[in-house]
Amino acid sequence: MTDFIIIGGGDHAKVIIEVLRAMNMKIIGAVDANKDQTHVLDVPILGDDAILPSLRHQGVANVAMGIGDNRLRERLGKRAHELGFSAPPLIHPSALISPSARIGRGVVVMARAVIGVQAILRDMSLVNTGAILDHDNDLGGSAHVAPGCAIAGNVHIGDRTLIGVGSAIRPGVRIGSDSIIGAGSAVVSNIGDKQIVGGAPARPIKTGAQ
Ligand code: JB3
Repeated sequence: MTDFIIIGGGDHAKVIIEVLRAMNMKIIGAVDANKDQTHVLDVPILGDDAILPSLRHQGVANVAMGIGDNRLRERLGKRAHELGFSAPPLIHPSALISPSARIGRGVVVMARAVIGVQAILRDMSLVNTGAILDHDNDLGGSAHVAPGCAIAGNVHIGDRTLIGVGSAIRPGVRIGSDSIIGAGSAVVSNIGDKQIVGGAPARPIKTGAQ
């Protein structure tokens, strides 16, 4: 059984715990910035990120990223990598993954998600519960496709972009990095970097850094 430390002890960590258990992985504990927190579900919080080097030294090899925020997940994932931790992909057993899909380091695919033929999920990206990424999608590093999204074929999504819950994206659309697609959007044309859009069809809400 493979040992994991979970980084983060909030709501996303709870879901990660259930994925790890469904995969029959062993959870050593979690680390969280909130030192007052003792547990996430029944998993002990062992301390904050300062204890990661000693955990690595003690032989713990793997981290699971229990952080939903894309930038924070990217930053903490890089730090864990520098410390020598591995971040194996976590794929819920009920997810359907094409054998030709390419899955990067630290990727998480939640329950009932579907990943199509020759899709690429880059490092630390997150495909949440029941989302569909169809064929030839390219999901950027630390991007997040929220629950129930339907992403048609040949869609490109940039690094750290969030596709909000229940959104639909037309075939072949390109969405840039650091953008936010609001909940329930219908994206039918290309979206640039650092855009915030919403609605059906999706229109700019405002622009600028996330
Ligand atoms: O929408 C869905 C299905 N899931 C959301 C997920 C993707 O993102 C969920 O509903 C939440 O909106 C969000 O989950 P997350 O990231 O667990 O958020 P929250 O419940 O607020 O917990 C964040 C945790 O990260 C808190 O316990 C913080 O103390 C902790 N944290 C913040 N900064 C940190 C750091 N933990 C560590 N180890 N290091 C940090 O630097």
